[in-house]
Amino acid sequence: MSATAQNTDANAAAGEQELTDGFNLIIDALKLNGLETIYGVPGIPITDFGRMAQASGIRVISFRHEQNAGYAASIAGFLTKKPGICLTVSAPGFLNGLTALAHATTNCFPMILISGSSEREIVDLQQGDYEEMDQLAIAKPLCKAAYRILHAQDIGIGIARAIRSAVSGRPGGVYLDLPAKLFGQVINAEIGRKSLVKVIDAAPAQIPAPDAIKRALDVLKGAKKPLIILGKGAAYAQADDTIRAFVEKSGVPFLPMSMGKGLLPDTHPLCAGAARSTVLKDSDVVMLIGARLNWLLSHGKGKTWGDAPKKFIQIDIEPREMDSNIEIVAPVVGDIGSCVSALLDGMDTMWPAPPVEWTGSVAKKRDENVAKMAPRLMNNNSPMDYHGALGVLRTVIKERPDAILVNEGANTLDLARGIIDIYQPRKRIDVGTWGVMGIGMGYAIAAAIETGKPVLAVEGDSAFGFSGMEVETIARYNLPVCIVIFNNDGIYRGTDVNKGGDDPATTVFVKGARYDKMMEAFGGVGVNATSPDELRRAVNAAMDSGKPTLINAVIDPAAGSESGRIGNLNPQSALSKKK
Ligand code: OXT
Ligand code: ADP
Ligand code: MG
Repeated sequence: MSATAQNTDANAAAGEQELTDGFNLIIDALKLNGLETIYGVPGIPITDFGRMAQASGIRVISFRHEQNAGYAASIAGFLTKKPGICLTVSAPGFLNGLTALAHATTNCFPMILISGSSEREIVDLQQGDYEEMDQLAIAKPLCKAAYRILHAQDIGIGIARAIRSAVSGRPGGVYLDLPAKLFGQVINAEIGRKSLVKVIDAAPAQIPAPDAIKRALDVLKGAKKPLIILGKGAAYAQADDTIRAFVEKSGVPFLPMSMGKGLLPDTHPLCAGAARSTVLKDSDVVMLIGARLNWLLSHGKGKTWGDAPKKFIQIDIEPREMDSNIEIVAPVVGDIGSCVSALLDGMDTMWPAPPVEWTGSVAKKRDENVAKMAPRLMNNNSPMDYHGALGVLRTVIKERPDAILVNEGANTLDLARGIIDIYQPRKRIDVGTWGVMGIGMGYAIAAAIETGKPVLAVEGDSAFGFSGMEVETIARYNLPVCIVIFNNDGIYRGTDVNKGGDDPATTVFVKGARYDKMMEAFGGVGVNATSPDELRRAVNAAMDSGKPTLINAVIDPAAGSESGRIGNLNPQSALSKKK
C-alpha cells in the first residue's frame, strides 16, 4: 500500500480531510516509477524521510560517506538502466555526493542525486542558515540537468522530469534539490495522488536513419582490415544478443573497452583484446559501438593508430559525439539496440567475411601474447607478484562467470584488466572514463544489492583507502563481497624514498599493514595471504560462503610500475632530468 493511502485510511477513520505530505509524496513518486533502492547517508533534513522510505518497503542502504553512496547509485544506474538514487543531507553531504554525480555524467550512467537543502529565503539573502549553500547553482555545471521542487504538488512532475532526464538520450547524472520545508508540506491526499506521474517509456528507442545504416554497411563491406570496438555504452544498452549476432555474422575481430569486456567472452575466437596495439595500428576501418574516441583511445590519432589510413564508423545516441576528435565517415545516431539490429537486418545473407590474412594475423598475434603471458600466471612466488596473484583470480572468475568483478588501482587495475577474462556482459566494473580511485566499495555494494550475485573486488591498497570504511557497510548488510587488496605498501610501489627529509615518501604507506583486520573488526572474515596458494584457498572459501571477506594479498613492494600502463601521461620536469 502506498504511503499516502495509509494516511488516507487513518484520516478517514478519524473523519478528517484526507491529507498527505511531501515525505509521502516523494516515496509514492519513487515507488510508482519502480525506484525501490536508495543509497545515502542520513541527517538533517532527510533522516525521517529515510526511515519512512524504509518503512514503506524501499530498500535504503545507509553508507559511511556520501561519495561511496553516490558511486553505488551511479553503477546501479549502469547495471539496471534505471536511475540510481543517492540521498544526501545539505551542503557538506551534498558536496560529498557531487563527485559521484559528476562521475555518473562523465561516464554516461543514469543517476539522481537527491539532496535536502536549506530554505530559499535565507539562502538567497545569505543570512547563514544551517548548512547554507546554493546547491542548485553548484550542481548545474556538473550534471546533465538540475531541478528544485518547492511545492508538494510539484513532487510528481519534478521526479518524473529527473527520471526522464537521467535515462533518455545519452544517460547522465541529475540533481534534485529538495528544501527542508518541502518534506513537511501538507496537501489534500486526492490532489497529491493526482499529481503523481508514472513516466511512460522513459528512454524511447531512437531509430537510426536508413541511409546512415546503408552508409555504415558499405564502409564496413569495403574494409580489408576491419575492427569493431565495444565500449561501455554497448554494455549499458542491454542489447547483448543482437550485438553478439552482429559481430559473429560480420566475422570482424572485436576489441572490448574495459567495461565492454564480456559482451562477447574474452575467449571468443574473434576477440582481439590480447592484440590491442596490432589491431589499432593495422586496421583500415574501425566501427565504434558505444565507445568514445577520448584519451583511452588516444583520440583516434597518433602513434597508437599507426600510419595506415583509417575510416571510422561510429554508433552513438549522442549526435554531438560524431567528429568530436576526428572525422567519422559513417555516423549512425540512435540507440545501440536499434542501430545494431538495423545493421544486422541490412546485411546480405551471404555477408563476406573479412580477408583471412587479416583475421588470421590478428588471431596469431593474440595467441602469441596469451602464450607469452601464460607461464607468468602460474608462479607461486611469495611475496606475490601481480601475475601470480592475478593468475589465481583469473581462474576464480573462469569458474564463476556470473560473479561481478570490481577493479581499481594502477598496476592492480591495468594488469587485472588484461589477465582476468570476462565471460558475460556487465560483469566488470571499474574506474571508468576519469580513472577515478574510490569507486571500489560503493560499486561492490551496489553490484551485490542490484544483481544478487557474488562480487569480487580487486583493489590496489591505495585505491581501497578511498572507500575503505564501507567494509562496515558490507558487513552490516551481510553482502556476498570478497575484497582482495593488492598490498604493495603504496601507490604504484612501496619502495619510494624521500630525498629531502625524514617524512615517508609521498607514495608509500605503512609497511606490512594488515587490512584484513579491518573486516574482522566488523565481524566479517579477514585473511592474510602471502602466496598464490593461500590466496586461492581464501578467495574460493569466500566466494563459496558468500560471507563478507577481506583478503590482504601481500605483493612485492617493488613489483609495480609508476602509474601502471599510463606512466606516459605523467609530466616530466626537464630541469630535474638535467640534474
Ligand atoms: O597489444 P600490446 O602488445 O600493446 O599488449 C596489450 C594487450 O594486447 C595485452 N593483453 C594481453 N596479453 C595477453 N593475454 C591477455 N589476456 C591480454 N589482454 C591484453 O596487454 C597489453 C595491455 O593491454 P591493455 O591494458 O588493453 O592496453 P593498454 O595499452 O594499457 O590500453 C590503454 C588504455 C589507456 C586503454 C588502458 O591502459 C586503460 O584503460 N587504462 C586505464 C588507466 C586508468 O584509468 N588508471 C587509473 C588512474 S592512474 C592514477 O591516476 C592513480 N591515482 C591518482 C588518483 C586517482 N586516479 N583518482 C583520485 C580520486 N585521486 C588520485 C592513484 C592515487 S592510480 C592511484 C593509486 C594506485 O595505487 P594502488 O595501490 O591503488 O595500485 P597499485 O598500482 O597496484 O599499487
Ligand atoms: P568506453 O569508456 O567503454 O570507451 P565511453 O563511456 O567512452 O565508453 O562511451 C560510451 C558511449 O556510449 C557514450 O558516447 C554514450 O553516448 C553512448 N551510449 C550510452 N548508452 C547508449 C545507448 N543506449 N545507445 C547508444 N549509445 C549509447
Ligand atoms: Mg599499491
